[in-house]
Amino acid sequence: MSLLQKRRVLESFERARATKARKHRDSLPTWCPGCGHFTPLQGLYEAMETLKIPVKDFVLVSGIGCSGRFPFFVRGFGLHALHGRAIPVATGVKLANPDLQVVVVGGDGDGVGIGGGHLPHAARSNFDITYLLLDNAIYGLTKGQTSPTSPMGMVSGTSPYGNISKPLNASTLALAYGATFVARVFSQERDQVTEMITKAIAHKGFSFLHVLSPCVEFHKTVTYESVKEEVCLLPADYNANDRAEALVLAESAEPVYTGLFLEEKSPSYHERVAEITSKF
Ligand SMILES: Cc1ncc(C[n+]2csc(CCOP(=O)(O)OP(=O)(O)O)c2C)c(N)n1
Ligand code: SF4
Ligand SMILES: [Mg+2]
Repeated sequence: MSLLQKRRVLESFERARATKARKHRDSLPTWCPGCGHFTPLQGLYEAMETLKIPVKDFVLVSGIGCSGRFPFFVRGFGLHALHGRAIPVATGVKLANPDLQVVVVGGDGDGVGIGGGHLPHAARSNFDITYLLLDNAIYGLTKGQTSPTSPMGMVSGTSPYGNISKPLNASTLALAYGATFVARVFSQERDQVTEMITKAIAHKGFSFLHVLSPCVEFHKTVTYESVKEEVCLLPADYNANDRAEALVLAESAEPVYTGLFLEEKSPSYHERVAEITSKF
């Protein structure tokens, strides 16, 4: 573990200790020191504190992966679902009790690989849930295989001659599928991550947060340093209300924009259901 990695872990815990957010922590995270997933976890604690979400009303649903371990580290109700099946479980929870605050967490493999068929339907239906996609461009838990967001040329056990398929862009997908809140953040930018998680949870409708979250253990090319070189905040005068413009900016590779791409007001799925049932 490098000094920089050690510092990141210590800072993460120092921050948790220093804020009231500590009360939202359950057991200590088991991720590798320096893993990108620590920052969104800390951001979620702070968002729960800011939004004053009562533990009894909060449900965290995850798929399988290092990212899928999220619910273990958060005090509250949690469901560790099947690989790629977090969204249907989460929408089921929300349908059963629309008063619950439901947050889904998954990795790039879980969310846009094996579970990629669920994202369009949750987004287009505007389920009032939040999706945190922790994208490290690799299968972390299973020790470093090529994922649907891995860059071309990446060498791994499953692409020994280099990845020959183009990577998916999770932010672009969420925008194309009709999500009413889409943002991208970089895990090293703690304040940005916390601010966006808070906004995403407060949003009424399907909110999608794409977290660029490096795997320090297995990814040799997508690292904190490489992502830092690529990212740039959205222009200060950008208005997050035009899906077509958002798509162009989300698709950009040089630079890779971070910030809020789109925020749209539209009735959520359960509001539409309530409208129908009120007629009978
Ligand atoms: C149906 C099924 N297929 C495959 C696996 C093995 N598996 C577990 S986690 C995982 C990939 C995890 O990658 P990602 O979703 O990107 O999460 P990360 O670990 O990188 O956070 C795979 C392939 C499984 N558990 N279930
Ligand atoms: S293997 Fe990678 S994704 Fe998993 S905990 Fe370690 S650094 Fe994080
Ligand atoms: Mg991954």
